[in-house]
Amino acid sequence: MAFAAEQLARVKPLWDRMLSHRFLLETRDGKISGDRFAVWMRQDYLFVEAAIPFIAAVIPKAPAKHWESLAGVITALFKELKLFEERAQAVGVNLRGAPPSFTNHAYIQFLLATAYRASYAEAYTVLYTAEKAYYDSWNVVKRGLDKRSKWYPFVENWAGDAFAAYVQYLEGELNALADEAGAAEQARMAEYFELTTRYEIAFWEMAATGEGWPGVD
Ligand code: MP5
Repeated sequence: MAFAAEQLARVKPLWDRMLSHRFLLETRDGKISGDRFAVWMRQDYLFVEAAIPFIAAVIPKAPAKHWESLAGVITALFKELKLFEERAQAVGVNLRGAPPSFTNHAYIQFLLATAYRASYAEAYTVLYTAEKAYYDSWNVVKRGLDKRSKWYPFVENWAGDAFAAYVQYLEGELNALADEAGAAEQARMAEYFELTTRYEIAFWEMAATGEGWPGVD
């Protein structure tokens, strides 16, 4: 079995927990409160912004054949920021209204630490897992959310054909990197896969609870 499929099978109990998270189900069913959705918007805006230096820091480790596609990821992230800004304007959410929550801060630090400390294949594992998580998560929302919903543009962004093709591309490249990796590096890639999945679950949980900073907020 190819690496990505093997990891998805291995972490399936966690992956299923992510896809059945109440934040996704309530958004799918049109039951999420505006305030809770705004928490996710503000936090994910900061996360997407932080993904830009993550990709930029990974590029020097990448083989030359990946430079163009990684540069394309940065362009896509800027486009995504504009989508958030457009939606926030439309519904009256201040995207700069809160600092990163504890979980978001941790996830952002994890991205940057991975870019600087880990191997290219390990960092690519984090990129793939986060993108695949969003693709699958927004496909859950797509199964029920009314197309006229003010949140539907987010479904179109992450559960559309273009994003599906991008995730498919990442999966093929990740499998090739895993094939070239030795056993020790493959084991570390598997650890990064699971950790990223755990962060993704934590992120939905943070959005659902409106968590701030433990012991302070
Ligand atoms: C993504 C995201 C998808 N926006 N937020 C989290 C918490 N995980 C994954 O990444 P991208 O780069 O916005 O497609």
